[in-house]
Amino acid sequence: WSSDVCSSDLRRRLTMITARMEKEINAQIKAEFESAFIYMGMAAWAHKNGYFGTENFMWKQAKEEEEHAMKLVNYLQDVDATVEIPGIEKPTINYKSILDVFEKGLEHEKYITSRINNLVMISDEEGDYATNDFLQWYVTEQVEEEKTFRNIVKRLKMVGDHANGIFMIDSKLEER
Ligand code: OFO
Repeated sequence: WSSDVCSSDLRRRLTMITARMEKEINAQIKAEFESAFIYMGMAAWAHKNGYFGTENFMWKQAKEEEEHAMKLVNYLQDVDATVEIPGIEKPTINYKSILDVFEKGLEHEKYITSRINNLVMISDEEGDYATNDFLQWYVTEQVEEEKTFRNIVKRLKMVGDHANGIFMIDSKLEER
């Protein structure tokens, strides 16, 4: 390599993230908006079935997911990368029960965790320390996200089919 190529390569790496990293973060923006839509679908199901606490929980969860997406959008803009605005599929509004809703939510959060871990791994491979540092917020957040869903699943399993227990858990979710 000539020293010219080296210095221009260095300059590029100092001013922006790699094309691979940019593509993967855009894919994560889509995944976060998809999360928001999935939770909106759950909110719609919950309202229809009279679980108003769960409905409140899910609208707020959807709002948080939008914030996760926007944080990534802002990051890409901060490093002068290109943001793609994704198209999102219509989410399901059909669930079997309140337990089914939270089990699917937990399953989804585990999927998001695996995506975040993969992004961190890619930032390592790309030698992208700024993105690696930025992603740590998501690593911590996913511990919280999984914990929240897991604890609700545990409580719902504890009460089983008892209407009083389900009513109490749902009412508690109105406080979020
Ligand atoms: Fe639920 O954490 Fe973002 O997707």
